[in-house]
Amino acid sequence: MESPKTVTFAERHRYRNGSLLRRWGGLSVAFQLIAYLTAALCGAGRAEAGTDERPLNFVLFVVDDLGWSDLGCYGSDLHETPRIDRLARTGMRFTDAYAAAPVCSPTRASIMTGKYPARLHITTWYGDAVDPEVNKEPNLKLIPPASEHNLAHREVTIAEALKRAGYLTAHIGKWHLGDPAHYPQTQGFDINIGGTFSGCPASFFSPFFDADGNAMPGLRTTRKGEYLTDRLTDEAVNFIGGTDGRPFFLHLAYYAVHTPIEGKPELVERYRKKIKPGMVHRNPAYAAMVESVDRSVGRVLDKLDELGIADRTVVILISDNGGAHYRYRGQIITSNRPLRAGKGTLYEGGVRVPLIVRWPGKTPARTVCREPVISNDLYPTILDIAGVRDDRSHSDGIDGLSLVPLLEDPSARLPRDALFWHYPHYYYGMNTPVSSIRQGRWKLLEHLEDGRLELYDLARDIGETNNLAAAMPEKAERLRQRLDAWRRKVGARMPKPNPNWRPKREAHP
Ligand SMILES: [Ca+2]
Repeated sequence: MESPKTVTFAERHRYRNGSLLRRWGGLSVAFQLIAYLTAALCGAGRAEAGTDERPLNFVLFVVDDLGWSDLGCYGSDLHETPRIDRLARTGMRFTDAYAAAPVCSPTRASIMTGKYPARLHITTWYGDAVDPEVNKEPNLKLIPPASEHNLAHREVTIAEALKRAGYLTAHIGKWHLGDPAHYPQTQGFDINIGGTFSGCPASFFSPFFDADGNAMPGLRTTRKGEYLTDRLTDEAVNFIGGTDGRPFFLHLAYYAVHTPIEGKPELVERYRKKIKPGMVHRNPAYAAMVESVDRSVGRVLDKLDELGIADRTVVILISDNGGAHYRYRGQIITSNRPLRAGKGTLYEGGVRVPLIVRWPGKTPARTVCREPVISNDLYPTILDIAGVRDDRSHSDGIDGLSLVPLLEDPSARLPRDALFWHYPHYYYGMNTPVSSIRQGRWKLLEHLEDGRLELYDLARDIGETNNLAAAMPEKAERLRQRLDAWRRKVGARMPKPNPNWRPKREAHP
């Protein structure tokens, strides 16, 4: 399958970006001096006496739509993910980690900024924000509020904060955070490979175009039969190989396991034979996509080992929303069981996601952390680990908390008693506008069409089957007031009544 037409990262940048790497190579002494002086001024390195004082590297894997129970280490009965499972065994696995939203763009915005999507006013995905008609059903009771199309340039992204501290910054894969004027290069990334405003590829097999028909940056030259997940990994491995000892931040945002559900044929066939009656997971193409991600994660980790930098590289893996629990091309995509529902809803299946962190020398191996955490937390966590201080005007508005206390001791508690979600949008008949709060074991959903409340005790009822709102009205009301106070604090935009809405005619008795 080798082809001379494949253009590597280094080759591309020799002629496309004015020989980025070569220039850095030629100026390496000056660059490193500036980088390390900047890093020293910013306190980068978080070094302790007698330890390696070089700044740590970061690899942040964001797997699209990966459900909470989709990985072997989270209990999948079909999907084989031995490499990610091994990552979890050598680091820390979170049982109660959340995406800040049940769909792509808002969670990605929270990762980039450390802020709640409701504060950023990015509450639905790019395509829905630009053209609400695509998701419009007739006779909606509420008109959803406007959602910003673009991640504002005034936000200091995690890439910008690290770049200022001397890091090389690469975005590889899905972006989905704005029009071309807001692509990764304008948000602190030195490199953008594969990122556009679109949320998915037209196909996972070459040639690579996004679902809106745009060529993907850096992926125009392909070989026949090339698989997108593998290609993004090739690019990531090339990037890491070219960093040449400089600290780096790699944001590797796989398009998998989002639609189109397309796995490599040999893997699909193997899973087709493996599926047995009664299995929770039973989509062979989806299983193949998950395995391709696992193999890719393994290749990146192998590259860190090969270069001898695994002990200086923090690895994080998260998903941007819950698994898609509905039909696609006639088959259920995935199941988030034991969680309820999935993508596009604020039930646990829509927002609870896998999160694994390996901070060499810090996270105790084989540890499991049960503290509720959220994607907003990654920004302050990464800066805390790196020892990089954020721009004060930005950090004052951050909603996330550093997870460092948990990474050092999984039984620690964070100084926070509640997490919040606000999704004032409709989702293909599976969701009506809703907000929610999790406080300890309690979870409350407030439906914005009619004020209906749902209250669940997650400690006893992780599947959200037993609504306690009527049985515990005072508890429900206290949580509702807390949720409302949070919405006001962050300036959450609310839906408005639709003046043209007409109640559905009752069935004839
Ligand atoms: Ca997604």
